[in-house]
Amino acid sequence: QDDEDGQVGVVTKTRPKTKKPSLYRVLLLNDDYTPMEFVVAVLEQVFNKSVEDATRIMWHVHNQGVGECGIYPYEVAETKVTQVMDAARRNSHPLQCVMEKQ
Ligand code: NFA
Repeated sequence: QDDEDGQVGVVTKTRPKTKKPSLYRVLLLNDDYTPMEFVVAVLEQVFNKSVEDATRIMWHVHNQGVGECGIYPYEVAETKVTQVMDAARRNSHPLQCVMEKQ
């Protein structure tokens, strides 16, 4: 605490490497029942996509089985997954949304 300037204070160390927050990829999964318009609406409202991007992602998920909606810090990703799952449940659609560490 008492260093060469004679001042007493708190010793702090700065680490050379700062930790960046881990990012998570939010994925939408295809199913046979959720209406395409509902998926597009969810992508617009939850993921702030344009109608064009939302439509492209919806078709990608429909054709490939899974698709990326975005990449976010943990808590943002978690909130978006919850928003999608809540909207799907409210509307009785089986739409599934998951997150995975990038
Ligand atoms: N496959 C669904 C349908 O044909 C549409 C869909 C797309 C569902 C993307 C889930 C995700 N109605």
